[in-house]
Amino acid sequence: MSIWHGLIDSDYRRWLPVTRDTPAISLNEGNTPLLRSAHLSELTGCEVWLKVEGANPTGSFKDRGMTVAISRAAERGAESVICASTGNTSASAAAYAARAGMTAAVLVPKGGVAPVKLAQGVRYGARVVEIDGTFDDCLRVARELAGHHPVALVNSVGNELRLAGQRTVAYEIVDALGDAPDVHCLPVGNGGNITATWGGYRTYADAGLATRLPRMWGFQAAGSAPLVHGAPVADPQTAASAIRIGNPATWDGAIAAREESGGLIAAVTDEQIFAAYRMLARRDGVFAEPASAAGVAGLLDQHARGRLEPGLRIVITISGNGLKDLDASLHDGYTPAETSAAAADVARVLRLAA
Ligand code: AN7
Repeated sequence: MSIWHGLIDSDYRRWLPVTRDTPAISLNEGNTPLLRSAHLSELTGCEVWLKVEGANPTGSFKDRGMTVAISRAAERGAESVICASTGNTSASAAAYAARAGMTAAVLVPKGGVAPVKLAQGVRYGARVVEIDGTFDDCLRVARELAGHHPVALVNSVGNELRLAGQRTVAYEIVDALGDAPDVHCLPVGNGGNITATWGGYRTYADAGLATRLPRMWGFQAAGSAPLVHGAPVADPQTAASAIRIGNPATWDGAIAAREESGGLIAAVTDEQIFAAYRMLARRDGVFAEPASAAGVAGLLDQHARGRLEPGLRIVITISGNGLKDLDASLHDGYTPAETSAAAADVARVLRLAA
């Protein structure tokens, strides 16, 4: 049995922009579970698979790109990195920077990030700055600072390394299923992941490692759906804070993924997102953060609208871990039963048959 050492030291290395001189700064990211969902397959009449990216080391798909970005920054001798984030990029950047012995500065929208993600950044030793503005403001400031100070930007804008790393999710899926699926569903915020996932499928098809390409179905939260409306949203709203982004940095890439694949980018309401969030945990045992359930919400929405042919093979990216957003979980109701430490009391509360 071969042992997994992370993406840069895996067979996927040849697809990554690294050289012999690149040190592998890794937390053993990638190689995440691909689970068949019996429940979603039954609901849709399709064969539905979940790619559980919350199983990555810092709890989201961002680790796939961050290992490449930070390894290359280390190769250049960078001592500090900066990024803007709705939370997951910052947690990932902070962790990989810590492992590389670098300092990280992360800019987040004040009040707009799940507290556990802030705690991750702080615990990994990053300087976390809450900015009075949106994610889009944070990204503008991060780009400006990286342009004028000796600090490397590790957002995917201006850093193709991140997206090259994120492509590996498609390689893993094709290798596991034997070919590309018919449809790939995923949440869309900044547009980087739909761009990278599509790029990964194309890379494999061009190399003859897949015989076909999926349709890319991206889903944004209805209150933060600039790619659906075709214009930036000044004051994006959604309880799915990870995808509360009004002006996606990888706008053109996301649109190209949609057009080239014959896919779609559509909006789902917060109610649909939270229904999918509950369903994933309850029926599949997969605890995702709310934004990460948008792909499931979107698939069910397309099915309800009669736009899903039965029998398709579908993969859904479950982008981040439910443990990251405790507020969402608590808000949604969390009431354990209480009893004394007597077996008879516990049996009564559990309504166990005599
Ligand atoms: C769980 O962390 O943008 O469309 O700064 O955390 O590639 O942006 C997070 C995005 C989906 C959207 N699911 O991906 C950030 C950040 C989760 C996320 C997305 C994000 P992109």
